[in-house]
Amino acid sequence: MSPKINTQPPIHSRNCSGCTACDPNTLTMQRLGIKLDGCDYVIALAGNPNTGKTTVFNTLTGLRQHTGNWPGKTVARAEGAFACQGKRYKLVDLPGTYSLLSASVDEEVARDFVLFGKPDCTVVVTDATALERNLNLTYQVMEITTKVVVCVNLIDEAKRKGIDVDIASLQKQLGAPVVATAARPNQGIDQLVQAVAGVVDGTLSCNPKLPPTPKKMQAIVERMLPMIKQMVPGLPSARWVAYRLIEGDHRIRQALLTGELAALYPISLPVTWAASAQEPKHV
Ligand SMILES: Nc1nc2c(ncn2[C@@H]2O[C@H](COP(=O)(O)OP(=O)(O)O)[C@@H](O)[C@H]2O)c(=O)[nH]1
Ligand SMILES: [Mg+2]
Repeated sequence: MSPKINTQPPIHSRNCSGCTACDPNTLTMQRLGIKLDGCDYVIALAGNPNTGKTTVFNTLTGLRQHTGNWPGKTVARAEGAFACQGKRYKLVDLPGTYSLLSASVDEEVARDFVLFGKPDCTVVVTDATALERNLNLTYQVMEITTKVVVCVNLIDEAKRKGIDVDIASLQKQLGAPVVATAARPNQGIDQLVQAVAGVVDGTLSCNPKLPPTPKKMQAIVERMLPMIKQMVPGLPSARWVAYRLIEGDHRIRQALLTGELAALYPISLPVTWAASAQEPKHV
């Protein structure tokens, strides 16, 4: 029998009302290692290097992917599985990156999986001691997909350094579920899984609030959006695709022109409804 995960009570800094990590019910989880068959959902772990992605991955799957305190440990994606409340989840540990612009192999692996792999949820693992820097990647992921959970990890380190993270207000600001964890001492992991379960089954709403398009790009982006939406009506990330095209991203251009993106995002709803319903908010 697979071992159960013993989670500690969640660590919260203050004012947790509305925080997704506050449900006192603990979950029974099973680590499934590399038993990937029959998974109901695919969950991606993205984040900057050294934020604890692989530690979260190992805690949930029972596997022992190498962790380390220097960048570049996860060079290819690793896969494992866990079960919770009758559902099986495939977890994909992506390489650590600061961006998703595919400027390096790591960035391309991470970016391609979040976009083309269409995970049911992407967990962005962030470092509570360097949150501002980590939000850059968080916003990039939220440009591509609305199915996001933000994991504020290393919360024990933050506490030790006297850094107080206001989870509830961060959640409000981002428009996505935010959970505080300390993955190494196994704290907050069940709340993280609960948030992921809510996103994948649609009971937890995700309405990412994204930064506005830079002024100098606004006119051209507004002209491109209808064309992109016409080519891929169900695409939740038309604006992000426009940004990539402006930057001359060959891979995205090809995916658009060959119909690869359209095949990934078929729609069964009226075009106008589907396009507007899934578009994240730019505030
Ligand atoms: N104190 C503390 N250390 C952590 C936590 N999560 C991960 N670590 C440590 O941070 C380092 C980097 O973790 P790793 O999982 O390899 O990060 P990755 O590069 O994002 O995959 C390792 O030494 C981990 O043991 C945490 O929540 N608290
Ligand atoms: Mg890693």
